[in-house]
Amino acid sequence: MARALALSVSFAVVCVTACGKRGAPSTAGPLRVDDAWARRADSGATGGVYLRLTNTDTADVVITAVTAPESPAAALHESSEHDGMVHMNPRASVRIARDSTLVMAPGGLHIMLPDLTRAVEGRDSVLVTLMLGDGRTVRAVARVRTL
Ligand SMILES: [Cu+2]
Repeated sequence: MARALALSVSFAVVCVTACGKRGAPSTAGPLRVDDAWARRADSGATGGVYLRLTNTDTADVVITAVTAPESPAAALHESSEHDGMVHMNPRASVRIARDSTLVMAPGGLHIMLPDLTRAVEGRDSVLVTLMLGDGRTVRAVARVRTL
């Protein structure tokens, strides 16, 4: 967990210096973002973001970290079931093959937002930034949805 956090911090620093195009549309990057949504959550609770990512690049794309302003410890997670119990494990990276689509959904891969600094509710949205292994970033706006 500490290692994942250190990774995301170092990638954030890279982004400040290398990612000049602030506010660029999320569809312009190597990943197309569809159906991004955030689970409703109270301030201080753990939130979750789910989305569909399609690799429109000419090569595989690897997500190495995620950031969100409302959650300094935002991380890639994967849920799995063993003996009837659901477990969540951090994922250091997620690869999306060329011309393929990855779905992040409840019960599988997801973006975890621990210790939210504000409530995520109503007509709100959450901005998440996906850090790629080659230094590029992809931004997604996730609208709040009540399960
Ligand atoms: Cu999780």
